[in-house]
Amino acid sequence: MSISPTDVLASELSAIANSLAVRAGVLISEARQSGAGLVDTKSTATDMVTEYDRASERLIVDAIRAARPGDAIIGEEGTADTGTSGVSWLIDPIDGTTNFLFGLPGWAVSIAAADAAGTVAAAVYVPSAQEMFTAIRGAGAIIEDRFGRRPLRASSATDPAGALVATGFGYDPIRRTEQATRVARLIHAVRDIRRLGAASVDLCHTAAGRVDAYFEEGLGPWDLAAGELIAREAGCRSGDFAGGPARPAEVLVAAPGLFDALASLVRNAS
Ligand code: LIP
Repeated sequence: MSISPTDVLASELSAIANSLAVRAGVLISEARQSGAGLVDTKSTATDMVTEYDRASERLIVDAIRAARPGDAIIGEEGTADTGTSGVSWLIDPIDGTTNFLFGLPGWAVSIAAADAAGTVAAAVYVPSAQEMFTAIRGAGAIIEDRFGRRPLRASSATDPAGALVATGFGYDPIRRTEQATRVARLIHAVRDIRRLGAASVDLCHTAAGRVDAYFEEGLGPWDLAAGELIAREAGCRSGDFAGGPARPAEVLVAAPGLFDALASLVRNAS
């Protein structure tokens, strides 16, 4: 089997993403033991950023700049490096900041690397579960945890009535109310809903078949990039609610046999 330069690059990017996701996750997980630290707000009073978000982004960005100085880097907490290499990074230094701040599990460090064709390598590290979710475009998705390393596979669900569906809500109270109203209109037609607090982790749970689908509106590109590649490489279908390409503004990821029926439910409840 011949190994192409693209394969070599993808492996390099994946190794960097995986290593940094764990380093940042361990750093802030240990630091959190000493308290929530300094907290500021962003778009609304509940959209928070901690000193740990910033420390995590600083660790990741400094390491990428050192390893690959020509790459573009976008981070949730403000990094905006333009690049010349054709490779770009999307970083969510703590996805699920509210969970992190309140001492709840289920937050993650999410790192994606992309080329001109889209996301090529993805890493989502969940310190509270010591679970590492990774994917390389075209090479499948993997979970690595205390039980070892194994491939991720989407669920085989086809009927919404039996589907466990994850979702999330925005920080703006009016938008959150509209999104909750949509859930109230469709909850009777699915098995149940889960609101776990971090998009990248919801996407990885979908990739692992732990939930049958996940949908949300109003994400940041850093929330979506890594988890969507992992879900797609695990066999999920991803898109917007009309079946077009997934985008941060509107994403639905589901078991392939469930996608169309669930998309219809979500559209009709909107
Ligand atoms: C979070 C998302 C989650 C959404 C939360 C929040 P953050 O990102 O991952 O899906 O429901 O409201 O936006 O702000 O914790 O990085």
